[in-house]
Amino acid sequence: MSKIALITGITGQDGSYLAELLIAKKYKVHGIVRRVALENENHRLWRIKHIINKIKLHAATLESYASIVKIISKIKPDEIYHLGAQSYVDYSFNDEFSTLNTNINGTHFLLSAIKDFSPKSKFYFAGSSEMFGKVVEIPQTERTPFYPRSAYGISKVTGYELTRNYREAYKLFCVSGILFNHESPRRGFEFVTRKISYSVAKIKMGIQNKIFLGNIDAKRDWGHAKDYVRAMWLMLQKKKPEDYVVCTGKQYSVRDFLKLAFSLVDLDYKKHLIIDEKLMRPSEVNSLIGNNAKAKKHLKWDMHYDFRSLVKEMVFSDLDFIKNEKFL
Ligand code: NDP
Ligand code: GDR
Repeated sequence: MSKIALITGITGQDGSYLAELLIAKKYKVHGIVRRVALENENHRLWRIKHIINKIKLHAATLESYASIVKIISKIKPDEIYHLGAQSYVDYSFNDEFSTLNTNINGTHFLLSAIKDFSPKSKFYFAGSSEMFGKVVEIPQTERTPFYPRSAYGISKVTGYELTRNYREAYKLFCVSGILFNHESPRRGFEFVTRKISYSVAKIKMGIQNKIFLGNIDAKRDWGHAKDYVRAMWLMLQKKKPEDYVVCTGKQYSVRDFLKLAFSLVDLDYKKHLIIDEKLMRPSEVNSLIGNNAKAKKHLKWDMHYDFRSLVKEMVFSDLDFIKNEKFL
């Protein structure tokens, strides 16, 4: 019989790739979406439009326990992937309250609903390398202490601790993936990689001339979202619930990304870059790099993309996107 999966955040980057993966594995895929998304299909459902007939969407919000209980008690999923969140770190400085509300309560509501109405459901929580923040160890592993630097990071540490405690206190199958930055052509336009790939395409097509960025010396461990959603699934197939770091183990700066992205279309980033102080964060996470040894050994996980193939896919996909937009 087909397994049943429920994905929160199915309209996001990871949710869309994960839904594709689970459909290919013959799961019945359900997703939670905000009512506004259902009302504005073209805008908010763009990442899942091509699979919309193969999934079942339910209107709910992470802010409402009642709406979550209704869905979980009705469909009793075998696996729940909790990806829904206010995921933009920079925005969390402007609105700490809604970030903490959505991210902490959303996770708590789901765990509590599972405990009371579907205790056999396996639960995946989308933890983040932002939990390491001002790092106390290099590279970061599953045992590295946390030092978050934003309301977003704090919300993810709380979600991680809630997940751990439900596992220990109520013996539920709950795990956190501590995922480092992962990107793709489906990345939101507010994140730095997509901002760069989209700007490169526009500059190449003569639509734009400058790109405004903040701290280009920040360093990240960047992977591809398609590779990372596979790790989420693998975590829920294990006999024992455990947390895993998922990363490439390689580090590049925003400047490296910028340089490569521009050079792929024969442009020099220095001619187009403007550093904008307003884009600097009040407390920055300067450098992240993970150790993926546990995921490789215990999940037999590995990646198909390296840094160059990731940047290339994003830039050329945005060039196609702009060309189609321009000549429509
Ligand atoms: P996105 O920002 O692309 O997607 C976030 C999703 O959450 C969207 O589907 C959004 O729905 C949904 N959402 C936001 N608020 C609510 C709410 N109140 N109720 C219901 N749904 C809501 O994120 P990603 O796909 O990149 O990331 C997935 C998860 O992984 C997030 O939790 C993120 O914090 C975490 N993460 C991401 C990493 C990355 O590099 N991408 C790294 C580590 C962790 P809508 O379309 O309606 O806005
Ligand atoms: P991050 O991703 O905060 O790591 O969170 P983001 O792409 O927003 O920033 C990465 C780094 O780039 C610097 N930067 C800029 N960032 C943005 N967005 N816009 C700019 O103009 C800009 N200029 C420089 C930032 O200061 C930062 O150092 C992502 C999200 O997906 C989280 O949800 C996830 O948990 C973490 O990755 C792991």
